[in-house]
Amino acid sequence: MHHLLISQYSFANMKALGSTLPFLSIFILLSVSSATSSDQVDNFLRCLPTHSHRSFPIADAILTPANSSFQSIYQLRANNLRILSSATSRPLVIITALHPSHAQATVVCAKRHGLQVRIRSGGHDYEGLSYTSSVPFVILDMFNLRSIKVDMKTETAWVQAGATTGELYYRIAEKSKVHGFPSGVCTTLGIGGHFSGGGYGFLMRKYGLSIDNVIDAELIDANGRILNRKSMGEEVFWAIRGGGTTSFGIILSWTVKLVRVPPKVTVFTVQRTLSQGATELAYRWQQVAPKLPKDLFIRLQPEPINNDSNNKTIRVSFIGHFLGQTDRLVQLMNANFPELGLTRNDCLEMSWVESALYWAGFPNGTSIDVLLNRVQTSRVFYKTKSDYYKAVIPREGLETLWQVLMDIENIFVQLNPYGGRMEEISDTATAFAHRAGNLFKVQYTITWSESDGGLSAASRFIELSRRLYRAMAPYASSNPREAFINYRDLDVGSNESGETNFEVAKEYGTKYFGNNFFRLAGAKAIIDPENFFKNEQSIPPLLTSPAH
Ligand SMILES: Cc1cc2nc3c(=O)[nH]c(=O)nc-3n(C[C@H](O)[C@H](O)[C@H](O)COP(=O)(O)OP(=O)(O)OC[C@H]3O[C@@H](n4cnc5c(N)ncnc54)[C@H](O)[C@@H]3O)c2cc1C
Ligand SMILES: *[C@@H]1O[C@H](CO)[C@@H](O)[C@H](O)[C@H]1NC(C)=O
Ligand SMILES: *[C@@H]1O[C@H](CO)[C@@H](O)[C@H](O)[C@H]1NC(C)=O
Ligand SMILES: *[C@@H]1O[C@H](CO)[C@@H](O)[C@H](O)[C@H]1NC(C)=O
Ligand SMILES: *[C@@H]1O[C@H](CO)[C@@H](O)[C@H](O)[C@H]1NC(C)=O
Ligand SMILES: CC(=O)N[C@H]1CO[C@H](CO)[C@@H](O)[C@@H]1O
Repeated sequence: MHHLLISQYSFANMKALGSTLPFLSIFILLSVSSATSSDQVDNFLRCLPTHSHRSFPIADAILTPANSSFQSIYQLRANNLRILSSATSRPLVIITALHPSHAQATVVCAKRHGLQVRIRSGGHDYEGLSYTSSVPFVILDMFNLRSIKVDMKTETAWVQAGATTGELYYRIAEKSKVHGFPSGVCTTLGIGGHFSGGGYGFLMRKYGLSIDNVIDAELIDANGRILNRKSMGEEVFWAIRGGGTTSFGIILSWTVKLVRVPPKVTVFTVQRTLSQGATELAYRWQQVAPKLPKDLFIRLQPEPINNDSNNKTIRVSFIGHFLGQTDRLVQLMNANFPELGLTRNDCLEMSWVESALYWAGFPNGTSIDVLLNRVQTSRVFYKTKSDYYKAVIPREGLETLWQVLMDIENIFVQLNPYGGRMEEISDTATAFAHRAGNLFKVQYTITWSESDGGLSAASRFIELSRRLYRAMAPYASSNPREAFINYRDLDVGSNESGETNFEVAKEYGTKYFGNNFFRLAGAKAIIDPENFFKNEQSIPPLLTSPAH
């Protein structure tokens, strides 16, 4: 039953309708905007070697459309088929940095020759901002800069931006069975992009987000300098933790403090359909899950299914992670959430790293070597939206949600409980503002495949996602309706041109960052006053003090 689960290891696996890579014979139409002259590109290419380290020739890292691997490298880490197949413009050049100086040279030369840079680590951006742009651009691909050094003496790890969450978990497990790290459930996320938006997973209630455990970083600024925490200063270091780093510079590496975990943890998945009382249990979960002891994290995942008599119904999965063993867990559940009826038989004990595999949806018994698979090979088209809830959704709100879910195919919804460590950290401690006062965060994702209509079905599925979002408006946070930047959604406001307009930025910025948006705009003015690092939802520099 375990792989019926529920994971984010890949949206494709979840719905078992993934297309595999070879299928991706999507024609790449190079539409190089007339705004870019070929001289500009030639000058950029000529500039690169003069700014990179001699012992590491940058020629080995430069791909233009003339190189046979250009297309495959471009596609390999373009996670969302909706974006990959619809993008009208392609990069002029891809720099697959093999040495930090290649990233520095890319910045210096792109700035000098007027090209926009898109930074890509794992390529999981929901709107593909790491690999598409409406203006002429080059991709700086960080994927090869992927070293990890785990130091058990200081209980820290130094992780380069191109490493994946899976690799980090694996390297920690190699050194220790009683250490872990709080970051994403999916094991192919790039550390570079993932931490930039906070980074959360099943250790969130115990240890907070990835960024809450970051102690240093190396950042390349718009002048191509490599800065660390000390040289970038506390204001910029504050901003890159949760503020969407891509507005401030290029993350080369993060240094993190590892967290302690017991030698055995316990996981479970309990499922109930509507006729088994799922509505009442989901109602109760909202009151209980954010207040449970920090060691216990229970995600709620409702989904539409066909029941035995071939009628549509909702099945709600309660997916649990406990930093302890079965006896104690069953006691805790009996005391706090007896309605769920958790039994010892529902529980599986394993090491922490094995629990990461369980949550990622790998079948029981899978070797932890799968953590070293760096790219997701089966992919789907998808559109995601997010919400934060500060009040319990009433029963009629749940009924509305169920109804919309049963009307939409290919949808999954995840409710992730807050509380615990998340409410102990002030909402101004880092740029990530969604802390105390939230009961849970929700992700709504609609996925589809080529056989559901592929790209031509996109507008229909996007409209369905908006319909669901509208239906939940009465219950979700409001003024602003908060959103999670790692679940990037251009619907919350964006500047199509990539030229960041302050009023437009304030709209999406306050949804993603609350009032921290204004402080982020100030940090941007310190590190990148000329606004070199920008995209459709970046932070503009605030050069004068705002009237907020
Ligand atoms: C299947 C799936 C599961 C997910 N599960 C989780 C989860 O459990 N928890 C969670 O918090 N999030 C989750 N996410 C969201 C994920 O954290 C974000 O999409 C994140 O931005 C991905 O980082 P990346 O490096 O893989 O993506 P990329 O697309 O490479 O980058 C994302 C953004 O960060 C920027 N960026 C990338 N690298 C750098 C760098 N080195 N320096 C500066 N900016 C950079 C990019 O320009 C882009 O704007 C999931 C996403 C997917 C598709
Ligand atoms: C790309 O093509 C050029 C020209 O043929 C070649 O010199 C270069 O080595 C190729 N780059 C890579 C990374 O293969
Ligand atoms: C199947 O779903 C229908 C409609 O929701 C419901 O009336 C019926 O009780 C369900 N049957 C089972 C076996 O769950
Ligand atoms: C359940 O499905 C059957 C046919 O499979 C149908 O006759 C019946 O009306 C449905 N019941 C409900 C409650 O929708
Ligand atoms: C999981 O696998 C282990 C051995 O790999 C086995 O002992 C255990 O029974 C399995 N559990 C389930 C629920 O399949
Ligand atoms: C859609 C939108 O807001 N576009 C704006 C993007 O930024 C430029 C430059 O600030 C504005 O002129 C556009 O109006």
